[in-house]
Amino acid sequence: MKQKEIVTLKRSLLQDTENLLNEQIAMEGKSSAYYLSMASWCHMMGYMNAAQYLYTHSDEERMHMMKIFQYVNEAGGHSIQPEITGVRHHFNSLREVFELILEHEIKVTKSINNIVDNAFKAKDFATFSFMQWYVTEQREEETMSRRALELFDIIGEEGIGLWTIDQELGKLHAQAAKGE
Ligand code: OFO
Repeated sequence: MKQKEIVTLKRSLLQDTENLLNEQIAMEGKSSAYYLSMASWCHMMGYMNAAQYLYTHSDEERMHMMKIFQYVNEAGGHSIQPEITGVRHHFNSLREVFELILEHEIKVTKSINNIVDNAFKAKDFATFSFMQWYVTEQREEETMSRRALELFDIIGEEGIGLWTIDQELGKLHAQAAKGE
């Protein structure tokens, strides 16, 4: 059998799908770095619960990246370790951090939906099925991000407001860890 035929037999991913999945790997890697940087800023500012929430979130994003990484290689493709650049290190406020998280998660959801749509159209039902985990995960991530941001409107940032918001972020983090 010719080399090209063997390579074709080994892979079940279309090149287009592989490219989209590699872009998603980069996006999840960027999310992990972005949230780690936010965690560091929160830690430095003394928002300890927000920092813990974001350290955990950063780890989860790396796990999201690795799941796709393994999938692409197992399907005979080539996972690319992304270059992570342009990570912001300073933020204007705790509220801004959580606004940026929600904005970012909405972009991630769109990107996931695009992969699912592409897989369905290409009749790549393995990738379609694999990506369902991400569809559910994104719904949860967006809900969590919205709940976190709502705290700023409900509690207000004056007086002990920011301290209280940080405490409530700790509770949200604990609930998320329990899967509530
Ligand atoms: Fe990986 O879900 Fe957030 O970005």
